[in-house]
Amino acid sequence: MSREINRQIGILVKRSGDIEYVMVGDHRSITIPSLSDYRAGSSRLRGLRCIHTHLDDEPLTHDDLTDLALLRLDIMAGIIARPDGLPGLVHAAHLLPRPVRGENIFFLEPRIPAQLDIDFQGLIQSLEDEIAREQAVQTVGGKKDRAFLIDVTTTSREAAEESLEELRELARTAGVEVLDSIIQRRDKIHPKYIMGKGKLGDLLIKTLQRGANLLIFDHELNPSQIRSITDFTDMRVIDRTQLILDIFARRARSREGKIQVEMAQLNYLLPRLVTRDDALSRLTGGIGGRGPGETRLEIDRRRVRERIARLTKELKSISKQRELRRKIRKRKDIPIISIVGYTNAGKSTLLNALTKSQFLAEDRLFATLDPASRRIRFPREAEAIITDTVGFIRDLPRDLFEAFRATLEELQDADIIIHLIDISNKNFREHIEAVEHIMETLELHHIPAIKVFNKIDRVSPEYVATQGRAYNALAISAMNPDTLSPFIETIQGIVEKAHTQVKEI
Ligand SMILES: Nc1nc2c(ncn2[C@@H]2O[C@H](COP(=O)(O)OP(=O)(O)OP(=O)(O)O)[C@@H](O)[C@H]2O)c(=O)[nH]1
Ligand SMILES: [Mg+2]
Repeated sequence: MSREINRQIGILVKRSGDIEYVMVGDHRSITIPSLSDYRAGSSRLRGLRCIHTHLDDEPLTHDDLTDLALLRLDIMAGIIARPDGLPGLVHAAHLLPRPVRGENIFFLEPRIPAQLDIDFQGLIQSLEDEIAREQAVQTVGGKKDRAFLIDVTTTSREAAEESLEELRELARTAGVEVLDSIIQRRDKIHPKYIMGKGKLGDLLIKTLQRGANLLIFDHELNPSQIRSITDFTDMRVIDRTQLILDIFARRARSREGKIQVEMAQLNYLLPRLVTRDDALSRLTGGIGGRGPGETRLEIDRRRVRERIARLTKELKSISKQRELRRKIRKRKDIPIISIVGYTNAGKSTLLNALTKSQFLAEDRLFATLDPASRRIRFPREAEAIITDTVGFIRDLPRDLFEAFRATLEELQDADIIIHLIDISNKNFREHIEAVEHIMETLELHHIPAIKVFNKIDRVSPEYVATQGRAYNALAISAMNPDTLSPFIETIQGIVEKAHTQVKEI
């Protein structure tokens, strides 16, 4: 028939032998329908094999192999339809549970159908078992998400490398196990899949072999990109923004912090709610007493909007209390010192060292979400309030920034801003830029700020000296109180000056 109509014909066959789909292509190729509902979410093979005709006398094509990998088919087979209409050689291939000599795909010896005496059921079962064993070996020790990190760049590999380093830290903080990371350089970001389709296929075989269930992109993905990649790969797909949102959600402790994070999450979710326009969803729309034809999606959207409205109200009443506290503080006329900086710079450690308190400080990103304030008494009787707040990060997701605006705007009350910098981080320049950018957005430039290098114990004194001159920064190690004296001296000076100025007015 393939010869008669001069088109490829293919079938997708279940393990039971039943035919799930019949496809008719053109002369050169065939398109497999979306299989996202078929054994979706399984980290093993799909349970479908594709058998299709080839009109030219050729082995499996690049597209065939890409489909095999992307769709995790049990087997991909091409039968040559000879000009006389009889079947010629069958070319078939399957995925390998682990690479063999760098190859991820195994090609069966081409045979004519009559000579194919392979036990396919047995072969597929043994492949499945082996994949399951491989994955079991790798998953011992917990139910963590197992992720591949992906950065597609149009600029330098180095910049991508550095950016991935931070993504790895974020993933670690979120409790995700990072199996591998991939950088692809392209002239242009692929509008649908970010990376090229072929590369995505290679990646998928690797994720299958290593039992990954999550792809984390070092980009902000738009809703349709997330959808395309999810449909295509059947894996959970998240972007950097969502990763940061997840971390914030885990970290939020106070009522205010929790509300702020939830608002950011909902605002992020809203445009990403995917339509499921099937009959059932229309039905549920009707049952709720809502107008006929309202889809599940519209209901979900409306619920999200209602929740946002409710949270906004609650947040307002909390801000009022905050406003009150601010006023009391101002009336007392005690200068305020605020510590700002990139996440993990050591802000909480410094606050603890200066005020002998015990706020949480740890080697994770975004350890602090709720602002903390403590009184500090200086050697010459002066007094101030010192505050620590949420850490900054480059490309802070806009939804989060908006949600935390109220908290961050308290920085307006500061008499001095201490911009703390982890000098031992090789990206400290980018960190400074990111922090300054956010400070600009918050319109804090009129407040005197001093740059302070932290963690000088981790780099050489020469490095501290040269960088210190370049950036006009003080240097401390928040972990070592002996290094703090010149720093305390300086801020005390500024505090006293600010104070007398206030009195003169
Ligand atoms: N070696 C060294 N480590 C430091 C120093 N100061 C802080 N740290 C470590 O750096 C890590 C982060 O410190 P935090 O005080 O939590 O940093 P933070 O700026 O408050 O971070 P977030 O609240 O997550 O934004 C912790 O593991 C600290 O122990 C220092 O002077 N030297
Ligand atoms: Mg902190």
